[in-house]
Amino acid sequence: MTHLSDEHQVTSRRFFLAVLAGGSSSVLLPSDLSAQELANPALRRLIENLHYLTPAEQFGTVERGNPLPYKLPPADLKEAGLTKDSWKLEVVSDADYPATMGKQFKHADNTAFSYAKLMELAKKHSTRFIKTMTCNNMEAPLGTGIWEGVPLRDVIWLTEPKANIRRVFYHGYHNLDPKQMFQSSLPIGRILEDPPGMPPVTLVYKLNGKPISGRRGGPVRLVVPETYGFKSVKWLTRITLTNLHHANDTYHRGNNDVDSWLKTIARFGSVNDEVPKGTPIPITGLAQVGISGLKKVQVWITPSSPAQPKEETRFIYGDWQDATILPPPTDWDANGTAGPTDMQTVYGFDKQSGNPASWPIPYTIAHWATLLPPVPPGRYTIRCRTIDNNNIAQPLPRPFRKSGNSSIARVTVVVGES
Ligand SMILES: Nc1nc2c(c(=O)[nH]1)N[C@H]1C(S)=C(S)[C@@H](COP(=O)(O)O)O[C@H]1N2
Ligand SMILES: [Mo]
Repeated sequence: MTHLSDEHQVTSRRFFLAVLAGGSSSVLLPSDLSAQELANPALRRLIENLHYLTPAEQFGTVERGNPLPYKLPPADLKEAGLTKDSWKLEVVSDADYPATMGKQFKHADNTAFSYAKLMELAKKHSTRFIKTMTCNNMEAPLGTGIWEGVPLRDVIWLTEPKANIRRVFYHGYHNLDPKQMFQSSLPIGRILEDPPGMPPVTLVYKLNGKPISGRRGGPVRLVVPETYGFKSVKWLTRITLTNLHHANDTYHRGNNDVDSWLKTIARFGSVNDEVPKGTPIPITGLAQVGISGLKKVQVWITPSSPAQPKEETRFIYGDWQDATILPPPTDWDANGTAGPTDMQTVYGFDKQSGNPASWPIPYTIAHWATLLPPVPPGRYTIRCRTIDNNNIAQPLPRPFRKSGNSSIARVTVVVGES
């Protein structure tokens, strides 16, 4: 085993290769780093600094609202129902396309569904899953967390749904201004049943083991595991059961594909812009694991000139080299909140060992690393891509960015003359 300095051991506990740690935990490596890669101090430093879960306050944020709901003064926040004590969810039938329900939960007759009631349901049936939040219009994921809540269907069942329900709309607090409304929707079938490998559509009240903050969408946010961020409405206030047969998500504006699943993509993490002559090039990155899974991450290094043809977006002719998909972290702690012992109850984790039952987990990320051999001095373009479980290079064959960002990531590295 290679020697680790004490300093490195501290940082490495957060995210470390079971390989280096002596193979103590069950290793789910699809492929190992080579001996050469393991011996490279620069690459090891990059790997040791990787963190799997994103602390809640370090998530990227995509939000609308003037004022932003969670920035209201305390009294107004309460008035708006955006504190735990004041939160009340309406579950109603659509006035235009009525659903047949035994009951509705409404402010008007004081039957809206309270946080306390949600906690009662949580005692019977709470769910925890890891999901990466990504905006379909942005280049890279916003953050990866453990989301905890109650399946939405549990609340819908309480309304005794009977007939004429094809879809569910849901929206967040919008300052009582229709223009500020943010709404999304799903087919009722997706909410009532979960396809294989998909956690339920969930009313989330905790992120990484702590009550979900206002900025992240609390007190209660909807989270849809397999989709882009716009389906996961923050500051949830109302659920509408409707017999309308199609989506009317706010995100249909802006030409977005409102039915797309999370795509499998690769992104760069740490790459040095300049590399001394004659040294290998250490690279780390992350791959978002979409609906089609993740089999491989590949990189391709090529001199920056002559440039690749402008119209070329697929680069199928590139000399793609396999990188190594890193195994799960041995310590899942984020901010000291989600201790490893809790992982037994996370969706897709083994109930005994607390390790992921398989790796990587769909709708989350996996880190990857590689050490490219030395190249002659000059300017280089390095690209990364993924191969999904269908052996299809991704992002492909869905290159339309409105179904989720689909660019092949690229960085430039200069190899010095000395
Ligand atoms: N109420 C409300 N929910 C919302 C939004 C919003 O503007 N208002 N933005 C959505 C979009 S487009 C994205 S990408 C995600 C981002 O989630 P995050 O800010 O927690 O990272 O939240 C979604 N939920
Ligand atoms: Mo978004």
